Amino acid sequence: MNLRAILCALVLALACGRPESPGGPKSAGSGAGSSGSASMAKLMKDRNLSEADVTAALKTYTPSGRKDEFLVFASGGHSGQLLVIGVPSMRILKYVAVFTPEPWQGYGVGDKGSAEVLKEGSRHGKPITWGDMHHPALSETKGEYDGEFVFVNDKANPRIAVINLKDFVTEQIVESKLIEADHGGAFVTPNTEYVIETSQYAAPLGGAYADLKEYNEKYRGAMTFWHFDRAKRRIIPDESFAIEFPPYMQDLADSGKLTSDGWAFCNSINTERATGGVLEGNPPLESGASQNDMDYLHVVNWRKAAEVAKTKAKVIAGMRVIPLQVAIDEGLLFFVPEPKSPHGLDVTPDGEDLVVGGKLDTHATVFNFKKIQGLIAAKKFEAKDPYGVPILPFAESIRGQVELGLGPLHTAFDGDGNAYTSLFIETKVAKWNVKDLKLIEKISTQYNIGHLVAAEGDTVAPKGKYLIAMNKWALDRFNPVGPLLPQNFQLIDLSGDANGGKMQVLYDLPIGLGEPHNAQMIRADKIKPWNIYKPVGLDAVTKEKSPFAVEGGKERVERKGNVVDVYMTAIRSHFTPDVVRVKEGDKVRIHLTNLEQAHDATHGFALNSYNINASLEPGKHTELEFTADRAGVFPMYCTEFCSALHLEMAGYFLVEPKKK
Ligand code: RUQ
Ligand code: CUA
Repeated sequence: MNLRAILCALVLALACGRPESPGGPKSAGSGAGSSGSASMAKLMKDRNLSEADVTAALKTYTPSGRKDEFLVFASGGHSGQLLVIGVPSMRILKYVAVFTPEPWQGYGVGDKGSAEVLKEGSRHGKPITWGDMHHPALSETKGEYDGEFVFVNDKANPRIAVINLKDFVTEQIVESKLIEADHGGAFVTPNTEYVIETSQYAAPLGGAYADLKEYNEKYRGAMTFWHFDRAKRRIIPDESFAIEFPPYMQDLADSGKLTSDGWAFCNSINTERATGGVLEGNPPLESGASQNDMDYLHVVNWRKAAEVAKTKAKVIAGMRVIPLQVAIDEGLLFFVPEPKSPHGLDVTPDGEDLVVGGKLDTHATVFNFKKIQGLIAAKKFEAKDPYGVPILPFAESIRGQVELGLGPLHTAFDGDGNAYTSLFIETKVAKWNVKDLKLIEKISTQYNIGHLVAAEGDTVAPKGKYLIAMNKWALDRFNPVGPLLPQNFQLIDLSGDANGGKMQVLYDLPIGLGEPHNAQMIRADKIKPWNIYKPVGLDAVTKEKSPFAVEGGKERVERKGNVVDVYMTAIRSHFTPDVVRVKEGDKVRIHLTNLEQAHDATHGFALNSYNINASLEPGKHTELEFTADRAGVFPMYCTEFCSALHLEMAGYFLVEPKKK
C-alpha cells in the first residue's frame, strides 16, 4: 500500500466509524475525510513515521476494549514466571507466578496453598527462590492446543510446573531427583499423556557422587516422561518413567505427531564427552565439545517404552528408569548423526519430518521419519556408539538440507507449508519451503534471535499470520536502563499483504524480567477462564470448596490451647472479624473467604510484620498460617482498591505480650 492508500483506508475507517468505538458522533462526508488525511500527514511528519511505520501501527493498534486474536504464553526466564501477551497488540496481560513468589497473586507470601506448591518445587528440601524457565508447552488434544493447561520447565533445578488455564494458577511443581539440569522440556505428546523433560548436563543419576574421571562410566543423561492425568489435573510421578541415555549433553526435544505419533526426539551436543577442567590441563569444555563433525539425534519409541517400563525398569530416586542396555535391547533408542552442535529440533505439522538447526552449520537438516523407520525395520545400522546404541546412516535418514545462513537454531511453521528458522549469528529469520527445501526470504531482527513462535506453529494445524522473534539483548532498541539490557520480542507479520508478499516487523516489545526462551501462541478463543471462583469458598489450588470455607454470619474465633482459628470473611468494604486478639506465641490460622461473586470484587489481605499478602478474587478461599511470635499492634488491610471505602477496609491484629 502506498501512503495515499493508507491514508484513504484510514479516512474511510474514520468516516465509517467503528461500532465498538466508544464515544463521539460518527463523522461522515468528504469534509471530515480531507481534514483527517491532512492531520494524518502532519502527525506522520511530526512523529517522523514512514508509510511502513503507519502500516505496522494500523496492524497492531488495538483500541481500548478490543480483544486480541491470539494469546502468547512466554517464558519469563530467570524470573521463574510465565508471561501472557496479547497478539497483535503485544499488550502484556499477566505474569503468572510459577517458580517464584509473586505478591500480587498472593503466591508464596503467606498463603498456605501456594506455599505447598512452592514447597513441592524445593530441591532436596531446600527452598529454591528462582527458576530458569525455558519452554512453555500448552496441553494438546489430537495434536492441537486445547487451552486447558500449560506446562513449563526450569532448567536450573530440573522441574516441571502445571498451570491451570481456568484461573491461570500454578497447581503443581514436580522436581526431578533423577537428573541435575534439564533443557528438552516441557514438550507434550499429542494427547498430553506425557510431559517430556530431558536432561542437559550429564551427572550420576539420582544425585549420587562420582568424580569426573568416571564420567564415561558413571555419568548419564535421561529423558523423562511425566504422566499427566487430565482428570486429576496432575502429573503422577508413580506413573511416569525415564529412559537412561549416554552422557552426552541432550538438548532440545520434541514429540512426534500424526505420522510420527508415539515417538519422541532430542538433539545432543558434546558427544565428545568433554568435561572441561582447564586448570587440570584439559581443553575448555566448549572446545572439547566441538570436535566431532556430527552429534546424535536421539530417536525414542516412547509408546513401546511405556510398556517396557512396566516390567523392566529399575527405580532410581523415585523414578522408574529403563536402563540404557534394556532400551537398546528392546529397540527403544536409535541414533542418527546430525551436523555439528545442533540446537533446535522441530517436528513438522504433518509429523513427517524433523528439522534440526546446527549452530555451527549453515544448514537446516530435514530428517524424514519414514526413512528413519525404514532403516530401523531393515536393521540398517552403520555403527554403534560407545554404549552400543545403533546408529542409522545419515544420508539415508534425511530428505535434504537447506542452506539458510549463520547459526540456525529454532524452526516454526505456518499453515502454508513454510518454515521459519531463526539465525542467531546473522540475527535474522529465514523463511523457507518445507516441501522443496528452498529459501524464500530473510528478515533482520534486533538482535540475536533465539526461539521464534508462530501462531499454533508447533501443532498439527498452524495458523500462520503472526510470528514473534524472541531476541536476546536489545542493545539500542529502547531507552537505556543500565548495563543489563531488556530482551526484545518482535512481532512479525507473515501475511505479506502491504509489503510485496514479504515479512514485516510490526512491533518491538521489551521484556524486562529475565531471558525468555520459548513461547507458544494460541487462538485466544480457545482459552475459557473463569471470571470468579464458584461456589464461594473455592480453594484455587485444589479447585474444590475448602473444608474451612466461611459462610457470611458464621465468622468466629476459636481457641484450642495455643491454636487460634480465625474464621474470617471479606466483602465490600470490611473484614469480619475486623479485630483479632491473640497472645504472643499462639499458632494462628486465618481461614479467609471472599464472599463476593461480582466479577470485579477482588480484595487483598495484608498483615504488617508477618510477610503476608493474600489475593482474594471473588469467591476464593485462602488459608493463612503463622505463629504470632511478635507482640504488638498490627494493622491488617485490603490491598486492592475495591470500593470507595477501600481504605477503610482494615482492622487490627493485636498480639498481647507474654507475661514476664
Ligand atoms: S533455548 S535460544 Cu530453547 Cu533453552 Cu534455544
Ligand atoms: Cu477490599 Cu479494598
